Amino acid sequence: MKLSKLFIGLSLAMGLVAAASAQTTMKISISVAQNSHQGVAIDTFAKEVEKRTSGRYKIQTFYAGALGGERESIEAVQLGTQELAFSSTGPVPNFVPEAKILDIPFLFRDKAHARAVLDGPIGQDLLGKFDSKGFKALAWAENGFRHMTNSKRAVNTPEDLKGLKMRTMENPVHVAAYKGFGIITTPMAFPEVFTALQQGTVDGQENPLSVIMSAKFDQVQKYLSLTGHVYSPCIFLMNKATFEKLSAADKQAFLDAAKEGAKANRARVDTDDATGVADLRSKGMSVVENVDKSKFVAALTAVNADFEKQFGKANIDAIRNVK
Ligand code: EAX
Repeated sequence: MKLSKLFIGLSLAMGLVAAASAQTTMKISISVAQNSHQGVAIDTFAKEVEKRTSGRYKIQTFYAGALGGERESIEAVQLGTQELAFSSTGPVPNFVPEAKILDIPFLFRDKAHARAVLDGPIGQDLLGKFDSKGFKALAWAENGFRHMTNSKRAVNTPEDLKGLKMRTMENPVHVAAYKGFGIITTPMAFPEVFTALQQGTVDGQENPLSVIMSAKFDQVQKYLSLTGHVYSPCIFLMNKATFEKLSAADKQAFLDAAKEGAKANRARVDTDDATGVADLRSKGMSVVENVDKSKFVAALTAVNADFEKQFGKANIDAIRNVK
C-alpha cells in the first residue's frame, strides 16, 4: 500500500516535470545550403526563439530544399503543414501580389537603400499585406543583389544576353524584365537549378554572390557578370494561425528572434559581397566586374513603362526617393 502510494506520488511528480518542460517543436526551411547567408538567418532565429522562450519552443531547421523549393515551402506555411519558412521573395508575388513592386530591376541604388525601404514605412506596410493571406510576415531579411552567370560567354552589355537560355525564379516581374533583355526565360524551382546547369538544360541563371557561392555554381558556370540587375529580399514567414496562438510575450519573442536572424543574415551578405569575386575567380570563374548599368537600364525602357502602368509611377518613385 505504502509502496503504491509512493509510485503514484513519483509519477505525479514526473508528470509535473514533463509539463514544466513541455516543448513545442516547429519547422523552418530554406532552399539553399546551411553554410550560407540564409543558413545563418534560420540558425540565429532558432537559437533566439529557444533562448527568448526559455526553451518552450524548439525550431527544427531544414536546409537545401529538404522540405521542397521556396514556392512549396510558402504553400506549406500558408496551409499550416509547416509552421515557418525563410525564403527569397521570388515566389512571393504568387501569394501576395503587392510584393511584386520590389522585384523591379534597378529599383534600389544599393543595399543601404533597399534595407532603408524594407525597414521603413513602405516595407513595414508590405509586411502587413501578408496577414490576409494566411501568413504572419515576421521580418524582412536579405538575399542580395542578383548577378548573371552562364556557361557560354562573358556578358558585358545587354546584347550579350540575347538568346541565352536562363533559369529564372517563378516570378512574373523577373520573367517580363529578362525577356526585355532578350533572354530565353525558363522558370524553375531552386533545388533543380544545379542539375539543369550541369546538364545544359539552361545556359545560365542569376543570383546573389551568396547563393552562387553556397550552391557551388562555379562548378557548372564559367562566366559571371556583376549586373546587380535586381535586389532580392528574403522574408521570415510564419503560419498566421500558429502565430496568433502564441501569448503576447511569445509573439514578441518570435518577432525579435526574426530581427536578430535578419541582422546576422545581412552581415553575412556583406561579407559574401566583399569576398565573393575573389573566391569565385579562385575557383575558375571569369568575372566581369564593371558593367555599364545604364545600358542595361536602357534595354528595359519598354518593360519599365509597362511596370509604371502596372504598379503606379508614384509608388515606384516613393521607393526610389527613400534616402
Ligand atoms: O533563395 O531561387 C532563387 O534563385 C533564390 O534566389 C535562391 O533559392 C535563394
